[in-house]
Amino acid sequence: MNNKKTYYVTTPIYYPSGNPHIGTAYTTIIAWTLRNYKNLMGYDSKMATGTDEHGQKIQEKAKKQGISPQEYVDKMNIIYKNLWKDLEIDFDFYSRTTNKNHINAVKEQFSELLKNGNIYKDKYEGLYSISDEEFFTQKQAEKRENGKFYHPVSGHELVEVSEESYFLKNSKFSKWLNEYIFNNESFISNKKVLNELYKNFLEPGLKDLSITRTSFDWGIKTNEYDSHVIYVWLDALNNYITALGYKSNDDKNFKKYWENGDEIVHIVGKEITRFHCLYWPIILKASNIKQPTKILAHGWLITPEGKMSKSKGNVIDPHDLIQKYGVEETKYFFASLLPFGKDGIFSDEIMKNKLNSELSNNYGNLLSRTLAMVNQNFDEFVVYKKSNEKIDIEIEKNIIKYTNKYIQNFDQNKLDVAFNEIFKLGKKMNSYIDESKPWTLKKNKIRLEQILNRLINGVYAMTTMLSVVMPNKMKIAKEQLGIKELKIELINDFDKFNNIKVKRGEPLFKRIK
Ligand code: ME8
Repeated sequence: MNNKKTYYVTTPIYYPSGNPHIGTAYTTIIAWTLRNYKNLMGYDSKMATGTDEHGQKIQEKAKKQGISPQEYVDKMNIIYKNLWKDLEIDFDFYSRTTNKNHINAVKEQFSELLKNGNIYKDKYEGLYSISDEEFFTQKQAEKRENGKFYHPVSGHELVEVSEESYFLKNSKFSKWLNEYIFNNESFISNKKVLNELYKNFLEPGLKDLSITRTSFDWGIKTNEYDSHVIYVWLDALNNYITALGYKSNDDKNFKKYWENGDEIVHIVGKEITRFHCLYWPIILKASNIKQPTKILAHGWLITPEGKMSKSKGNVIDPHDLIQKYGVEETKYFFASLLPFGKDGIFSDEIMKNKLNSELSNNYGNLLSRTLAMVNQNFDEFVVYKKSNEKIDIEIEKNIIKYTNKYIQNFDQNKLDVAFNEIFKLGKKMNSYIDESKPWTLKKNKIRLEQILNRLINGVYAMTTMLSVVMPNKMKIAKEQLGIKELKIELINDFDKFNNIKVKRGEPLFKRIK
């Protein structure tokens, strides 16, 4: 079908300067879940992720290991891809900034910017964080008692840089950017992020951005000047379009999902909003390319020692969680854990309690209880009939109400609230069972049939809503329900189980001790 609306969602491309961890996994799981949700809602939805393989930090890492940067990134790339495989994240596009197509496109873009007078040569003198690959003025940096300067957020030490550099004329676009950001309220997901960017960068006046480096060479060389490699962020941001084939022989995906696409969403951690909300729109504008729809900034997973990060070494390997809790349970946990934009502490205790109360006690229990009652009392199927019983009307309304709330919240990227609506429905269904007491109705098959049919319909709604994050588990549930498809538009069609035999199976979610 060609007339579906499109949705293109991306993760940041990760620096392979260390192993991926649950922070990295968190972002990727969110992007993947959103991609799946949009597909459920009838969109043609695609997701991209990848690795950011150039820059001084990577070059230094490789040197420490005594291998070439290319060997280093090749080796690390396998580790990242394996994690996505183990997490069963089936992305649609994968960027490596060392890919030929990407390199050529970035070189060509640089040449065009140069030709159009958006780039000029000067000297960069200032502070630089190698870990964050980010420039600072002394005013923006944090000066400590030892007289040294530090990154105001990550705390990494900054080094003095003085080298010849090409600059992007941000000043030429800053008026446009200000207007763009403030006229498109939904562009930056979070008011707090917007205010901070305004206070720190826009209000004092956006400085031109140094976009080439000459003191190392692990990067994309410009066509024009061999000694200049393109700044790693200008290189990396372009992955979002080169992943789709921008400036390649095959750019049909770029045309479809970007140029003519409906929704384009970048998911990023809050520490890299400066690049995505200020520089990326300017690069696109200066290159005459359409803007993305939204920059969705999320918070951090933290440990008692602060933000979990590769450079701090306080990371948790997602493999440990997959092994302990199961792959889809791990994905569910992270997709539903945090209010978007807020930081959250990870702990085993929180994970165990959440999975037990929501997946095992609430959903899993309802599924197996409902199917068991049907199998015990009916050889064939249970048929839907309209009912005037107040509690029947109420539970039907609730199935629709909580589905709508799930949709409303997902559409606002409030994944934690959206998932919670599913379990609110589960609670309503448990009360429906308590009130209607099906176990007392063995002799009243007509009434029992009406109650059980409504329960199956409710379980179907929950299963469909959960399928965006646990597709394989929900496939098993779907088989137990005996139904062909999990579709959002079938939720309010209460007749759908009229000829369908359900079959109770093994419990889907065992209680974790
Ligand atoms: O910044 N909690 O790469 P990166 C939540 N290459 N999310 C976390 C996290 C945590 N503790 N730690 C990392 C880069 N992340 C650049 C991006 S894009 C054009 C270039 C996630 O390896 C979060 O999404 O440092 C964060 O923004 C991203 O990983 C940073 O990954």
